[in-house]
Amino acid sequence: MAGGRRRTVLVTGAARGIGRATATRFGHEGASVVVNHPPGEHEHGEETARLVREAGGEAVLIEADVADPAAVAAMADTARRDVGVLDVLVNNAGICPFADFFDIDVELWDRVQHVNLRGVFLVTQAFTRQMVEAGRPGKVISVSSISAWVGGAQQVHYTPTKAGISSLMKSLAIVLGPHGITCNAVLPGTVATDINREDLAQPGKLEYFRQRIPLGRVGEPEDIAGVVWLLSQPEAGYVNGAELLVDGGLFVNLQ
Ligand code: NAD
Ligand code: RM4
Repeated sequence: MAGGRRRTVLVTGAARGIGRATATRFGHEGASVVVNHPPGEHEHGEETARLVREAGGEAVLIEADVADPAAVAAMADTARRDVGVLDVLVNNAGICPFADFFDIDVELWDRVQHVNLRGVFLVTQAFTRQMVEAGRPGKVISVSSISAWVGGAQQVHYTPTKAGISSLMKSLAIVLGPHGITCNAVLPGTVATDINREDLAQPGKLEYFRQRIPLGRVGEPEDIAGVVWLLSQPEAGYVNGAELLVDGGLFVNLQ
């Protein structure tokens, strides 16, 4: 609660995976959660909204492709009307269509850039404008990735977007800090969701990760949701422009 009222939170890409777990985590504190989903995922969005309400929160479902400027502008207007100015913005929506480098055409390249990086720009600009105009402090937490720091042979179009998200949060930490709005990036390692279901189903892949990760397992969406929520707490109020790796120790286990 913020000053005795429900906190207002938007989670983009909350239809499934890490976004759904994050929306539900905020539901547990009784927040008023905007559950964003892209066109075609209304039923998944409804299920997330149900989980948020079951947890004790309020949920408002808004369809918008985060890569589409008009859809993002409409989402910002609807959210302002239905829940008010945000306390917390979680940029989570993302895609990673695993592909060989020589098979990536310009359409696929552009789509990944647009959803993952332009989407964070558009959504953050629209919603922090409202915060600044209302004179309200807040928190922007963007789901980047361990891929901001490491490459991926099948992720040549994806890893630059994650480095871009981390960089965007650093610049915005400077722009928005004076307004009391912090901007940080959470960097998940490997978390079992739809995004990598096929990749992790390859023979030996899951076992490889289990051996590489000192905690002995790939992540669950709740592992990331919990850390996003921690960063949204007042105790994390002096964290600004940071990248927080949440990977079970995968990155440091090189030797
Ligand atoms: P997921 O495929 O389960 O979820 C992706 C979510 O994004 C879905 O809810 C989907 O509806 C939404 N989405 C996709 N395109 C959208 C669009 N144009 N507009 C609005 N929403 C859209 O995968 P996930 O693992 O939960 O991914 C969530 C985020 O976590 C992504 O940004 C991903 O890059 C990041 N991430 C995931 C992992 C992992 O191992 N799973 C690791 C690091 C980072
Ligand atoms: C992440 C990381 C994971 C991968 C997902 C799709 O950034 O590379 O290993 O499964 O992306």
